[in-house]
Amino acid sequence: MKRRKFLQNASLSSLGVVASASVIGCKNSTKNNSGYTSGNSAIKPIVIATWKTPNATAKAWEVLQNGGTALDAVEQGCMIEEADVKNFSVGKGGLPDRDGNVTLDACIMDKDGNYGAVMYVQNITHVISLARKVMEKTPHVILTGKGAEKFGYEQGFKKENLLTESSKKAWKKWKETSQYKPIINIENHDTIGMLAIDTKGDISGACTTSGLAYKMAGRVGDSPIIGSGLFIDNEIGGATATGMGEEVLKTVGSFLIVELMRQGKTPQEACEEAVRRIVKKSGDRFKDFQVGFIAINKQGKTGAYCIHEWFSYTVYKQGENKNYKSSFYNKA
Ligand code: SD4
Repeated sequence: MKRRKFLQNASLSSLGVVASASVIGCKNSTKNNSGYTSGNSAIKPIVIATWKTPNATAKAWEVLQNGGTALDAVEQGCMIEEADVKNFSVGKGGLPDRDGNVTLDACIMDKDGNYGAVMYVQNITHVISLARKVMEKTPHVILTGKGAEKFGYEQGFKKENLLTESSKKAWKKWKETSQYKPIINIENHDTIGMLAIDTKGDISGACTTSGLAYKMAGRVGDSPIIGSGLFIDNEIGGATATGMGEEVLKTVGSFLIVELMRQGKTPQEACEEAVRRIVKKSGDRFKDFQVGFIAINKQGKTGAYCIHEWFSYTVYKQGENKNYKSSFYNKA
């Protein structure tokens, strides 16, 4: 929905990153055009998340301010979007697959490189917490479908109907034509990927989604896959993705970004390189899909880049919760 409005407004701004920062619920300051931080001193705590997700970053910030770990922060931050029925890409209220079933994917990764994921889960809202349970309470790293759901109930998760009336209405409307063609930015893309550094300087990340609307039954995207939708290396930094999961998967985008940062690239340079690789591999197809990455390094420097205009991200640092428009590849 947000993107639809963005597209209508597209002609008003062709400059991409300029003058796009907006402060959310705190003091007004639009001094620069990105989440970059400068100097050598590490910025911490800090939270960065995909899209305009100020309530999620505010929750994560609150956890960090109270001395919580980055892991707790990203989990609790993501839970805000999972519970928000107005976010049609995450958790309860997520748009269903073509058969009308809401199926969720999520993963979480901690400072020690531990990882947990769930895929194709139905009837449980807080799949990010379920992914954390997989990480902490099982000898495995991934559970899928019915097995993940069963494990969830054993762990005390509530069974819920995730298909809201408005998502059901949208699905019924889609069924009238049943045309499957994800459209850049209009296709709902509000998946939340979140990265945080806590007061101790440790990094964790999380990613949760209902995947692409009207996907084929059984489809899983990049979001719950280690290295694709999310990757954390506490020595280096972290990255997470949103957009067309099939393309992120083929490039193992988040792992690539962390490795590029290891080789000395800034988070911004690393995100740009990952997007360029996707574009290059795709030939002309990139015109029809969106991918956006965000990244953070150990110093708390951040970066973001996407293929097409109108991807945004939210950074909470130094007491300010701000949304930024990402710079983008396709200037055509
Ligand atoms: C997926 N990457 O399942 C997700 C979709 C997404 O906002 O990011 N939506 O492919």
